[in-house]
Amino acid sequence: MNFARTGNWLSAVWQDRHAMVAYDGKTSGVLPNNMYNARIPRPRLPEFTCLVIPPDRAVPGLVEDVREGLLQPPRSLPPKYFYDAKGSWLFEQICRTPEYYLTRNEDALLAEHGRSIIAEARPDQILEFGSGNSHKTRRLFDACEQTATRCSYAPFDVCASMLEAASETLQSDYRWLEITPMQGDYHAGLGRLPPASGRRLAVFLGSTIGNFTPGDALGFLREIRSRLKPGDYLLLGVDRIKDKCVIDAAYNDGRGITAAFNLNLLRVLNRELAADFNLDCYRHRAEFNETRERVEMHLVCSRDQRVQLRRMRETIAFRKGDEILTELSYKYTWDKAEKLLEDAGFAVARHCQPTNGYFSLLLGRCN
Ligand code: AVJ
Repeated sequence: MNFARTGNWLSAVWQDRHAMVAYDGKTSGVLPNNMYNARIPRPRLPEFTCLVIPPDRAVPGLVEDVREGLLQPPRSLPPKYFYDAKGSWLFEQICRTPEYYLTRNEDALLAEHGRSIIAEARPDQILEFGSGNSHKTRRLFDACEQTATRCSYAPFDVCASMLEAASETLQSDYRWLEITPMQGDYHAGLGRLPPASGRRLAVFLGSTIGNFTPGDALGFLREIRSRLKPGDYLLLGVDRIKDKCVIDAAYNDGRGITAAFNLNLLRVLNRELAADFNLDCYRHRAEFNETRERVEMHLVCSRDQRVQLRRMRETIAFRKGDEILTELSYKYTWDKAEKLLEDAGFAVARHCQPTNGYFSLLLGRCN
């Protein structure tokens, strides 16, 4: 059942128009097409403007992060700078590569267990951290439809234009859904969220938690817990430790999309800092470190290069073989994933995995 197409007058009209499209081709001559168009107004979708959530602490910007991480070895940058328009697009392409098992496995788990998750959590609001294009979350809205659960949706992410576009697309598919996009740093904005009126289901999917060190992950989940009330839930997607070859392949796809994604970071620096990184001088390197239980992704300088960061009036001298650490992606065992959730103050209500054990979807309950 889809509320959107049965619930109210606008939806009914909308459904008619869609039925009509299918109808027209077969039955020309009942009524001219333009007559329908004249009589039935096209229902308008609301336009979305993000609610801006200000940070409750100082959030370093690119210049500070570069000063802190890039000017002297060991060089590193936080992974959040990957996601400009091109980087976000490349990430979506990564999710579609045959090697990147994460998205597909999580999606299958959400499709299979979404209904029982929604039936247990019975959310009035789904609050999503790092919602991106909200694609993953659709399974939950489908599950809401199947269980006749009406809830609102508050996607929280850094990019306003992405949030607004995602909200519009979602709204046209889930007419009943009340969407409030929230723009800001979802970590620093946690304390500034508008108060919830009912039960909340917080969701943090895609193994984004893997970008945090285990200590920071615990800190972040504890903060989420402190904003939730007894009876609220957290749905968490966590990537699992598995055969190194499988993980390495996921971060070194055959078409080089992950490499392009990694290198795009230099393009971001060139644009934002008026820098002159020569992308031909760097190559992508990503490998699962079994001891540290994380993928380490680098850009490796393949010949000596001096780089100007004109906006910062800085120069970096790279030697052949120098590396920039661009991302850490932690993987968990079944037990460590549960322990993380429990240590953060949640009781494990569900823990789902595919038969190959490649991914974990955990539902934590606030007691
Ligand atoms: C978005 C952080 C979950 O670590 O797998 C994909 C990002 N980097 N390929 C991940 C990513 C390289 C992704 N996360």
